Amino acid sequence: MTQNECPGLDLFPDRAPVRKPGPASWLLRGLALEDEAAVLAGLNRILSASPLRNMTTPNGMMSVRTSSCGDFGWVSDQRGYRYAPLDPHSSQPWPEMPEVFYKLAHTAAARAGFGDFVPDSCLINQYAAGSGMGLHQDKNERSFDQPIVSVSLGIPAVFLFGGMKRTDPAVKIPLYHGDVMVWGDEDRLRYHGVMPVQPGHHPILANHRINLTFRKAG
Ligand code: MD3
Ligand code: FE
Repeated sequence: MTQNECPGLDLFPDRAPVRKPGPASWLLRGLALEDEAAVLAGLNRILSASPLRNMTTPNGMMSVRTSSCGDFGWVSDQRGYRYAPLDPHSSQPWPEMPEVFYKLAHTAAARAGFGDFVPDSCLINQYAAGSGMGLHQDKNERSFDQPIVSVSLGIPAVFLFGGMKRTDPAVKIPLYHGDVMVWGDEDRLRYHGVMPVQPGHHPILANHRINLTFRKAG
């Protein structure tokens, strides 16, 4: 008997393979697991050239450590945020985006109904226990008609999905290793954040959560 034939036995609705937290948002549970080894190898290559670092924002130091790959990386300092073609740490272009990253972002977007998503930027966020991200909007990208794809790796986190105003109530969505989310259209400018991550252990990423965020930034 399938879950649908017997909804009363759906003990873990949380782990349903596909969920839609908003009209144009998709949660694709475990999609990245198909390419897990290649994604982790790509990540290691990127981080050896452009290591994770704590960036400063106009509001102070971030608890999350970041790096990037692709044509543009997300950078922040006292002056504010922007997408930049060079890593300010190395003064070199950001590492190239691995082929498997394009494939994963493209596949996820296509499953959510966004054809031909070709990201030019992948932001890498690393969370340790206690790190989180307050509610914010992502509005530094040139085109809001392109979706954003995000890949969760390592220890779990609770994602906060709010509304169009900071004070709108936020839905809590637990995200696990391999989960992929796609956000587009009317959900693209919704407030969102990450609750402080609880201590945990992952066999490969140890005591960290890593999030990959794919965007068309330029
Ligand atoms: C929902 N990062 O880097 S990624 C960020 O888990 C950021 O590291 C979070 O928010 C993280 O800016 C979440 C997913 C994400 C990105 C953009 C969104 C979710 C979004 C834009 C609109 C709605
Ligand atoms: Fe964001």
